[in-house]
Amino acid sequence: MTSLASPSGTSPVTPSKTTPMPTKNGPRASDAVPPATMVRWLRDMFLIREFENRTAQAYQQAKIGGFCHLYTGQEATAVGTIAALNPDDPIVTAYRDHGHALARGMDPGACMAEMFGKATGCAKGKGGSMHMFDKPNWLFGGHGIVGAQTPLGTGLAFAAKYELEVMKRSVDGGQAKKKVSLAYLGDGALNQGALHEAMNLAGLYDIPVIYIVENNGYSMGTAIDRGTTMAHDLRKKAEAYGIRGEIIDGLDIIDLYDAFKPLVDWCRENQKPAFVDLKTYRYLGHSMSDPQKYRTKEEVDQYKAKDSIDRLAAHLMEDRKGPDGKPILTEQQFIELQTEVKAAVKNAIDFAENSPIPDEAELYTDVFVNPQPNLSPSCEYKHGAKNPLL
Ligand SMILES: Cc1ncc(C[n+]2csc(CCOP(=O)(O)OP(=O)(O)O)c2C)c(N)n1
Ligand SMILES: [Mg+2]
Repeated sequence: MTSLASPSGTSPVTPSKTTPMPTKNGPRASDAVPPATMVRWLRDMFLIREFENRTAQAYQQAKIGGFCHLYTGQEATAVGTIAALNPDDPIVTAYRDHGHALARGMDPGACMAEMFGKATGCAKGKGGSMHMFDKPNWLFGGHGIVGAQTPLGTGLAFAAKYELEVMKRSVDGGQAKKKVSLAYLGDGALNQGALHEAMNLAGLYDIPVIYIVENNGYSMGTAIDRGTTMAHDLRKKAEAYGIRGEIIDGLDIIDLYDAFKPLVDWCRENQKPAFVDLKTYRYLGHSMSDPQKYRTKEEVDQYKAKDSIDRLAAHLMEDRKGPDGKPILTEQQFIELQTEVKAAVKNAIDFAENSPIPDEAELYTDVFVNPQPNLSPSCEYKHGAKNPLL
């Protein structure tokens, strides 16, 4: 194994021979998932859908400013991949980030208030839609520069491996653990140099990061096969760096989990990187201002017919049976779940509406570690007020 303490920079990195990936015919990872957890997945996906619907309304009412990219259609990818992690595995993502924040457990009020530019937002209203950040839940952004998060995700995994192999303890004094970090990116980030530099180092040093391409087929209005090489098999890009690649269906959360959970376990156990082409689709435009001339309504409808929330709801109400032989979710329970989520999102909107705007003094907090005198009156690094929701 390539170790950080003594990197073997000259030897080629080969996929680990110690722990083979389970075959498709073996036991399914989802068989070990308790019924209540699967209902929780449904709730989280529905929460993201409802949250985004209300976000769109608030944006149209000009309560949210700046750029805003909705996740509708892609819910299973965040919920299914995060379900395969430990709560303290770090993640980073791009600007289509509300879904990841909610799936990671961010309070919907802190998420909505951030978009409203309010002091109670997760980044105190200074980041907006593209910069969701939740350190207690190990979410390290929300990043607006295409591909910029991929070296950060690699660095987070490097740090965890450094604690494990070199420091032999965590920076906070606790026990070092085998961790995996997830670096989500859009298919449009596949051509960014930062990603390739990061993948090269991940391959070279066996850094346990998983690059998850949320492949929704378009980078703004450019179809993937017009924008990048090897679009039919993106794993080839990772193969060049000695990184294991997988193609996973991101529309069915059970299939996704069955394929992704063993991959996470393999990366954790062997402390190796991986790359996933996660096939998904966004129902709405790239951002709130997109006339969508690059695709047909029929194409969008084809994907809506395979909606991941409808599929999981049907699965839980019809196919998946509990120990008593009955389906694990009744129609009535699904209705109650929707009612509860709608109320939670309404609360988040009310919370955002009624929260104060940031204090003027917050202009100079949380910004520069070594501020220049002309940029900060105090010339000292200051933490701003702490958000009690995080
Ligand atoms: C370095 C950089 N170049 C260009 C942009 C403008 N831009 C914002 S989103 C985007 C397309 C990205 O598409 P993709 O990665 O597929 O993500 P998706 O929007 O589909 O989730 C571009 C070109 C940017 N933010 N950063
Ligand atoms: Mg895309």
